[in-house]
Amino acid sequence: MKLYSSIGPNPRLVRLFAAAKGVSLPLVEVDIMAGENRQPDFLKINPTGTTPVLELNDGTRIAETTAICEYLEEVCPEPVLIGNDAQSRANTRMWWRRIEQMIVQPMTTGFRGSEGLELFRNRVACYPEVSERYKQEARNGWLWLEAQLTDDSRYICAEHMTVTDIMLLCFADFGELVGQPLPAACTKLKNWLASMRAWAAQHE
Ligand SMILES: N[C@@H](CCC(=O)N[C@@H](CS)C(=O)NCC(=O)O)C(=O)O
Repeated sequence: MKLYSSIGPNPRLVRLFAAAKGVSLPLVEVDIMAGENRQPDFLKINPTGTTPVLELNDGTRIAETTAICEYLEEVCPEPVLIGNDAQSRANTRMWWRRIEQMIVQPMTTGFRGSEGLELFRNRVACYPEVSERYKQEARNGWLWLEAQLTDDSRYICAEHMTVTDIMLLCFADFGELVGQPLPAACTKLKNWLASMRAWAAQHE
């Protein structure tokens, strides 16, 4: 297997997910800043023009972080990062989706309409006129999530680390980098983030 990777939170999520499972993935670096991912050669690898892409030994290519993580979980079930039965998988997927919709999508849409506009304006639809509203929606998502946690919550949705923790770490770090840090009131999430950063530092 090999991973078409780049800077950015989505490839980082897959790299960390694989590292957590002890799966070593040779990387093919794609220069997304230079737009290599939007050129014909890469569009043959992934027609959406985005990273990451996992290439299997038989040449099969799997794109989309969700599909890649689900695949890795099936071929390498330990440690469990999604779930080991129908109920635990459903729980993780529910939180994964909530976080994607309530934090990740508004954060990235807000970014593409503002700080990321020059990079993205010729790649995807950008909405500069409402980018601040998207950023506010992402902040609301963080505040909502903060309210779901208890003082004892070590992880977002289970007693052990799941893909939602790794995804959220990647987007918390990305948000901080592009001027969308965790809202100050998210004290439980700040503690969670500190411990996730310590974990990631040992796996990158
Ligand atoms: N839905 C895709 C999103 C992938 C994505 O947006 N990747 C970013 C890197 S974090 C990318 O390729 N950006 C460059 C571009 O869109 O041109 C997934 O989950 O894998």
